[in-house]
Amino acid sequence: MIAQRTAALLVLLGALAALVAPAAFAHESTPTGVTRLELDLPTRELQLTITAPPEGEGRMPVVVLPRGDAPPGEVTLAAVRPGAAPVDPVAVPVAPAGQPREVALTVDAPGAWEIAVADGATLARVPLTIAAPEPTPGWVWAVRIGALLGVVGLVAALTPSVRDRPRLALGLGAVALVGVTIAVTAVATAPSTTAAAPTQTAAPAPVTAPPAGGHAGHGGAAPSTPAAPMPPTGGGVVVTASTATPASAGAPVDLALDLTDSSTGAVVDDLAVHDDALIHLAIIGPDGSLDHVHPVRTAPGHYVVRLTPATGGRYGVFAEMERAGDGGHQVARTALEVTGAPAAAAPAPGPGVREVAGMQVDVAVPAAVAGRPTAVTATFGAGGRQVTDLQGWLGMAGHLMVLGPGLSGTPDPVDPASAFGHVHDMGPAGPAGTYGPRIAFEHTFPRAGRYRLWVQVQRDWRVVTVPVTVDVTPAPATAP
Ligand SMILES: [Cu+2]
Repeated sequence: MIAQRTAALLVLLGALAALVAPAAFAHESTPTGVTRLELDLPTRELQLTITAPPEGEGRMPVVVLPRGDAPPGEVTLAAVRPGAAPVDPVAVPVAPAGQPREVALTVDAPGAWEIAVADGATLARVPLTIAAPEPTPGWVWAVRIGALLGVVGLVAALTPSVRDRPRLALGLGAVALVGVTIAVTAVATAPSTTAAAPTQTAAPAPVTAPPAGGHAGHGGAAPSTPAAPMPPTGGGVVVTASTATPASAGAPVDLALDLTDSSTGAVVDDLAVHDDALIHLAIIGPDGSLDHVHPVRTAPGHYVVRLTPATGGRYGVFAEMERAGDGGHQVARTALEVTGAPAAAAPAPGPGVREVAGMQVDVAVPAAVAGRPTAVTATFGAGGRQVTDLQGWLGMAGHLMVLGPGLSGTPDPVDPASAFGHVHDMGPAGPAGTYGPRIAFEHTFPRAGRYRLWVQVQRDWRVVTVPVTVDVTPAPATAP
């Protein structure tokens, strides 16, 4: 009887240990790698959501969400090794906008892969690293074996044929006790889950971008001197823009971007997805227009996006990027020459109410003073009602793009003195997962002068761009 009771107690302890163990190592498993990114192919805009197989191989679901115009048609997807031709690509319809479809691709081993996406005009290659599964730590095995011994020992001790043999029951109970002791010791001495998880608290200082990059959303203007020890990767990226044929007003043209390292001249092909894209490209025209697009990678360090510039003149091209392993955000700046009659910059209204995309947008920018955090809000209404169905775009409620005054005192996209900024509204979504009516930003305008702002939100799967002119006054002189 005593032997049985002892054994029962041991079983209880074993069960407790078994309960504790899964909770302790639940945090050890690698979080499922989900990558979401925007892909502006020449013929259409897509959002891909890629779920890497946690085992490092196997089925890899990709959800394809058409956005924008989404003309009828299809694209094909295939998982390939870098540079390889797609084999057995899977076709998926990509219309209408907002209709997601899942495609199951397959990878047969961890390592470097590409998702090849073809729209008939371009073969985009989305780089992807499939991580190998984490090996099970030794202490987890100790918990499992200990718990197993505990359970087996207890069950055996309670078996009717053993009941009448106290010595054997006691022996089996001892086995169970040893098992539970192993399990409990393993749990107690396991590395704490917080310490085991890789922490990323000490991000390296952001690396300076080549001329005049600044990303206000990440803490104001970029420093003007490079961080001292530059790692072998993660240096400044030089972006060279070109077109196969001269760009002319009113005609679609494919803009090619070639990325090289500013210090080594080597091709840069280690961009990390940030804010749902590899490159966020802002193309700002002499007419004050903004195109915010996401070029597709077609070869290592080579990206393409299709544009239709409205007017002739010189366009400013701002590429926002992050390199893998670096964490620093950088903006590379270049220009695009477009032939054709130049249009005078269309004046954008100042703060107040204006009509955009069937909505009344009330922009408020109270007291914009250089060097001080300034609130910029946009409130959306339609037909006398508040608009509350704005969709998140690039993982955010809204985006604010900013171009500051050049030497002329007004925003000039090809004047390096014109500071470029990109700010986010990080506010939470409403109960329906949508945003609105109020989108709010905070931005510190680096100096006094005239700025051009563009508030960007998404509604009905289309990006709505609200241009605003803001005059920033100098900070009052402070007493010495
Ligand atoms: Cu973007």
